[in-house]
Amino acid sequence: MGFLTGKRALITGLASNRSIAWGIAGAMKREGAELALTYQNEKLKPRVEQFATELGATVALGCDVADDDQIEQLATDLSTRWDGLDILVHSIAYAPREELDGLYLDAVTRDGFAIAHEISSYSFAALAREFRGMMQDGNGAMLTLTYIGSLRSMPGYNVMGPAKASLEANVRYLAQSVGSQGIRVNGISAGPIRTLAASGIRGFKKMMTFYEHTAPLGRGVTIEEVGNAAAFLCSDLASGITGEILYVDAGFQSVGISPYFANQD
Ligand code: NAD
Ligand code: 0WE
Repeated sequence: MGFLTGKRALITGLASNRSIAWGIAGAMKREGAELALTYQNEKLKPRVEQFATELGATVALGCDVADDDQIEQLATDLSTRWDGLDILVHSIAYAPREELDGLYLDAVTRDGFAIAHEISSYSFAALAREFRGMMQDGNGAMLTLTYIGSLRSMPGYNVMGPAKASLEANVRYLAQSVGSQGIRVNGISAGPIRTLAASGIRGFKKMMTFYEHTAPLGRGVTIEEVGNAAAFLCSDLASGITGEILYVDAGFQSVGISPYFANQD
């Protein structure tokens, strides 16, 4: 019997079969969870409906997190199908493309900064507020996806760095806000993965190579590995863990200089 048997999970951020949300959905399904998926817009709707069929998911619902009404509608729609919710996964980030190229100070704008923070960080709190009411049973879990660009500058990550720093602080404040309800809130900081959100990023391939030469495991991570960690964090096996950021990054964050760069590998 899987360790998520009997749990109901709402998973956002599915855009393709490379999405981290796809890896998470697959792992949670395998461990016995019942799934509901969301899609950002009508363009993604047929694709996500197809994924829902493949996963035996109960339902696929639309939700653009830029719109409060859509977040509220999502909660209303889900509550007509399920009388409770155990797991909420936030796997959403966005900054206008022009923000993600060149030096931060040359690229950042007032509007781009606001959008990046609103979609990539605030939306986690907005979803948490809307769904905590459905997480009445105790043992609820919320999870978001972050990146080490929150703590250290990375070429071209730019305004997403401050937005992820905000998201990680959000994890800690949300954990405090819902802890008394028995709900845990955590983040996974994933290593770089070639998803739609990573496509068209200048120099991504070179950064991947640097990554592989630096991480102790000598490779990148997969959406399956992130999915397994997500399933664990959202399960009762992680009942003592909240307000935490767990690195699923082949060890990259633990390294100062790897032996490779001193010809000692
Ligand atoms: P992805 O492109 O597959 O997923 C991003 C999702 O965000 C898409 O499904 C998109 O529809 C959704 N989204 C964007 N704006 C939205 C909005 N207004 N309303 C609703 N949904 C919206 O890419 P991914 O890499 O799977 O990204 C998922 C999460 O993982 C993001 O938070 C990302 O920052 C994080 N992450 C990615 C990597 C990586 O290298 N790919 C590494 C660490 C963390
Ligand atoms: O969080 C991310 C990417 C987030 C993202 C990606 C896009 C591309 C399309 C946010 N907004 C947009 N807007 C778009 O129009 N990652 C962790 C992946 C990523 O992005 C990078 C990285 C890595 C890793 C950008 C520069 C450097 C490294």
